[in-house]
Amino acid sequence: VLIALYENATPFTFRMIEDPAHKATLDSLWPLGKFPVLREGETVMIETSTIIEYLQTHHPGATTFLPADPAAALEVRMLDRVFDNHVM
Ligand SMILES: N[C@@H](CCC(=O)N[C@@H](CS)C(=O)NCC(=O)O)C(=O)O
Repeated sequence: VLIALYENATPFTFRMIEDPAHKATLDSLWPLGKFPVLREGETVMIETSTIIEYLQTHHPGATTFLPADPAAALEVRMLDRVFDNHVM
């Protein structure tokens, strides 16, 4: 998510969970307590993949993260799942 934010110079506020108050906020937004979580207004997005798609949809920039072509996007999503589930 940080790479996607930096790539398009999307402004954001980074909150480290070392701060107990930020950890409490994280847990209130996503009870599994995993990060990253993106909050914008009333919107809360979890999971890196969906956060990146959210950024592309709501804060598009010079770099696109998923191809517009649905078939090509499917391949990107498949690779994303492979790396998240089996590599990382
Ligand atoms: N599939 C999730 C993985 C989230 C995840 O496991 N994040 C790690 C950090 S990279 C985490 O929250 N670790 C702390 C924990 O599991 O308590 C995603 O892509 O966002």
